[in-house]
Amino acid sequence: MLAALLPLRRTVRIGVTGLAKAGKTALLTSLAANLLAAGAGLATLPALGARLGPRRLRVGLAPAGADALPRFDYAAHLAALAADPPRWPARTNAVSLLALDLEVTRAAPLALVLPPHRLRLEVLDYPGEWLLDLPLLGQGFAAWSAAVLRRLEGRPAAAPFLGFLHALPARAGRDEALAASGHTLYRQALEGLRAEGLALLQPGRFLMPPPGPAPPWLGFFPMTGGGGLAALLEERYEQYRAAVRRELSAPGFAGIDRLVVLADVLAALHAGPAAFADAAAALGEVARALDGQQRPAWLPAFLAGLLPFLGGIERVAFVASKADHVAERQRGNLAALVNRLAATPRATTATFAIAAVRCTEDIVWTLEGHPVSAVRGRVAGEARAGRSYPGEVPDRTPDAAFWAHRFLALPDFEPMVLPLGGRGGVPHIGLDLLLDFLLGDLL
Ligand SMILES: Nc1nc2c(ncn2[C@@H]2O[C@H](COP(=O)(O)OP(=O)(O)O)[C@@H](O)[C@H]2O)c(=O)[nH]1
Ligand SMILES: [Mg+2]
Repeated sequence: MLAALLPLRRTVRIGVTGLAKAGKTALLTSLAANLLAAGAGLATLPALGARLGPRRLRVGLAPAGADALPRFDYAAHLAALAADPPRWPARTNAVSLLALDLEVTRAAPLALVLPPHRLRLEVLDYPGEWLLDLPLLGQGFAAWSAAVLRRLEGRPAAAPFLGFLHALPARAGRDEALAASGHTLYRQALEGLRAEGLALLQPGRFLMPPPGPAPPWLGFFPMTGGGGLAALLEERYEQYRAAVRRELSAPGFAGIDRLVVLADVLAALHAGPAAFADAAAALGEVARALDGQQRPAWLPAFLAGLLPFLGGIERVAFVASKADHVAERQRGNLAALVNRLAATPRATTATFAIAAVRCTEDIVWTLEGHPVSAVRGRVAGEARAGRSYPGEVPDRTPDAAFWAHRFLALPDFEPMVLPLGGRGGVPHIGLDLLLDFLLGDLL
C-alpha cells in the first residue's frame, strides 16, 4: 500500500528474442517510436489509449547512465525507417537494451494528491539462437550428440561433416587438429541448414557468436563413441554449458520479467514441410523450457533452482512476426497456428500475429473469378506497389493436403513512408495489443 503512495519508479524488463531476421530490431524500433508518439498525444497505440482513458502518458528515452549493456541504437534505426525512400534498419546481432521512461498521471481525484505513476521500461534485444541453448543445460554430451546426429541424418548440407565423422578411426585420439577440422565442418553444416530455413540448430552460439574473442572450448562438435577425441569434445561441451549457465544468471539476463518470443512463422511455411516441422520443434522446445509452472522433463530439479532467468519470467508472448504479408482473415489463422505450436498450460502465456512495421494494406483481389483477401505493398526493387496473395494460412499444424499446394511467394516488402518523418509513430498491426498484454497490469 505504502509503495503505491510513494513516487517510486518501478523497472520492468522485457526480453525480445527470436532467430536472426525474425524482426527484433523492427519491433524495438516501432515500439519506441509508437510509445514516444503516444506520449506526444497521438493515437498510435489504440489498446493502450483505451486502458489509460483520460490519464495522460509521457514517454522519454532513458539516459544510459552507467549501464553495463550496450544501448539499442534507436536514433539510427528510426532514421533508416524515416528516410526517403524508407530503408530497413541495418542488421544487428549482439545484445542491446532499449530503455524508456513512462509517466502516467493519476485518475481525477487522486491526481490532486499523488504524483504521476512512473515506470522504466527496459527492452532487451536477445538473440533467439542463444535461447535455443537452454535445452543443452539438461543434456549431457552423449545424449545431445545422439539427438543432433539423428537430425542431421540424410541432409545434404550436413554430408561433408557426416563424411568426416564416418572416416574417423575408432577411438580417435585427443587430436587438436582433428577437433578443429570437425568443428569447422560442423559449423558449415549448421550454416547450410540455416540457409535451408531450419531453426533447431545447436549450439546457438556457433551461429550467433557472443562479442569478443572465441575461447578454445568453443571448438567442439557432436560425436558418439569413446576415445581421447570424444573426451576432449565432451570437456569443451561442458565448458560451453557452464558459460551458458553463467550468462543466464548474470545481471543483464537474470532480470527479465516478461518475454516476447518472435518467430517468422510465415517464412517457415514458405520454406516447406521440413523447415516448418523444424521451426515447430524449436518453438515447442523453447515453450517447454519457459514453462515455469512445470519443470521441463529435460531440466533436472537441482538446475531449475539455478535458473532465475526461467523462474522470474511472469508473462510470455509467442508472436508471429511480419503478419502484414497476409490479410486480416489469414492473420487470425496465423495467431491460431502459433497458439498450437507454442501450446503450454500456463495462463500467463499468450499468442499474437503482428507486424511491427506495417508495409501493406488489405485489398480484395479477384483471382480466376474468385475474390480473395490479399495485400498490396511496395516490393523491394520495384517502383510501384504490387499485390500479393501468399495463399491460405493454416490455423493448425498443416497436413499433407496443405503441402500439396505450395505456399506462394512471400515478397520482401519495403516500409511505408512514416507520418511526420517518424515523430508520428510507425504503422503497425497489433503492436498495441501485445504491449497491453505485456504492460497492462502495470499501467
Ligand atoms: N513486411 C514486414 N517485414 C518485416 C517486418 N519486420 C521485419 N521485417 C523484415 O525482416 C527483416 C529482418 O528484420 P529485423 O528486425 O532486422 O530482424 P532481427 O534480425 O530479428 O533483428 C527486415 O529487414 C525486413 O525485411 C514487418 O513487420 N513487416
Ligand atoms: Mg536485429
